[in-house]
Amino acid sequence: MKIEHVGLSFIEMPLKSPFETSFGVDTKKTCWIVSVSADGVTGYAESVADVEPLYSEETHASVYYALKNHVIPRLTGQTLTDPSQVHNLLLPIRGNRMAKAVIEMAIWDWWGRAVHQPLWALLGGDPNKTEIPVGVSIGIQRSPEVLIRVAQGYLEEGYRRLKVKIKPGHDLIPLEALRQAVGPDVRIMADANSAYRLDRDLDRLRQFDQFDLMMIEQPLDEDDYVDHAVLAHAIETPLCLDESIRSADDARRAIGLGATGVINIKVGRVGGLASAKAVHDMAMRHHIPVWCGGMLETGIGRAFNLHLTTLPNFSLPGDTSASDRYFDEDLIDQPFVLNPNGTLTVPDGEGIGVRPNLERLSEVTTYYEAWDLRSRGVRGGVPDVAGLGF
Ligand code: OSB
Ligand code: MG
Repeated sequence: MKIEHVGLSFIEMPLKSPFETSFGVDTKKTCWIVSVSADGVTGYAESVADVEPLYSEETHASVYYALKNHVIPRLTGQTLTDPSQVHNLLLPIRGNRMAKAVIEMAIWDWWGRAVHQPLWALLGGDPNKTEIPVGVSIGIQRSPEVLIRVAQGYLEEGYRRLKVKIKPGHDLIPLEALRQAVGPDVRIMADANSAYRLDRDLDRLRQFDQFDLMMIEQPLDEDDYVDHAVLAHAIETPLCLDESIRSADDARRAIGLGATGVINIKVGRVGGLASAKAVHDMAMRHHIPVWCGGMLETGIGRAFNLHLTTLPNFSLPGDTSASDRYFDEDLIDQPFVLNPNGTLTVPDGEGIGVRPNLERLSEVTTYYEAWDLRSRGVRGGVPDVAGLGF
């Protein structure tokens, strides 16, 4: 396969409710939807970068720029015989993992469609994992009462575990109230998105042990395995790394130092599906369980997550919630609906098994650009389009 055409749609979709983390508040989903076409087949993927470099260094602008100047030029003219080659072709490019991931993922979807295979089969997933147990990630709420109400709503819908966003000062009181309200049997975890410091917050973090949490996700700085290892020894609750793990080598280092007991895998953060699988395999070799994180993706990104989760070491419920957790109307034709037993069904069919509804896609697209790789190379600056958040 030789890529002939790349399309980039910048989309904006309102979120049903604002999502607050230790970084700030999101009220809408913005992302690039990327299409890759060749031989009459088109694959799709979505980038998980955001307007500002808060979760990671990458942004919509950096993804656009890296794709145009570095990623696409390395793929132009290449004849691919397997989607796993893309990872190696892009290996010389440092960082820019979300930019590399989005094109690699679109190529995997293209491949599945071209060979009439579902993505899970291409990845070597377990054919018996057709229904994936899922949890829900709950943003910081105005009060413990609101948190309890929101959490109970999700439990009634059938979600299997609750993840609560926390930051210093918005942690002990809401977690205690929630544990009291839902009882000892509900699985609860907390995600700090790097908001704590070991020197300042160790006493506070020790108190988390009383809430019987499954794990605390990314309490400390993303580049600090050493403090995470110290913390892991100082408290009983297991740690889970998210932002800190960008590759299988990162996973090896973090596990070797005792910095983490669980890993959250996000395809965009680790630079693509081949890397995600390598992180999964590395963790499995060390008996470290993994689960699939989320970035408030549309149904396109969620479909990739479900296929990936068919790999055997995804043994804990992830953050891939149903479409109606995020949007009144998703981008895909068949929205993801939570099964009564708290699972989502891996979509059947070729590639990721879902496609954007093209009418809906054009409705939510605020900027579009297309690159024909057959006639000329692409390179250049970032488009200066009002409203893009650049
Ligand atoms: O840290 O896991 C995170 C959303 C955006 C950025 C970072 C994170 C999240 C979530 C939401 O927790 C997970 C989801 O529902 O997609
Ligand atoms: Mg996280």
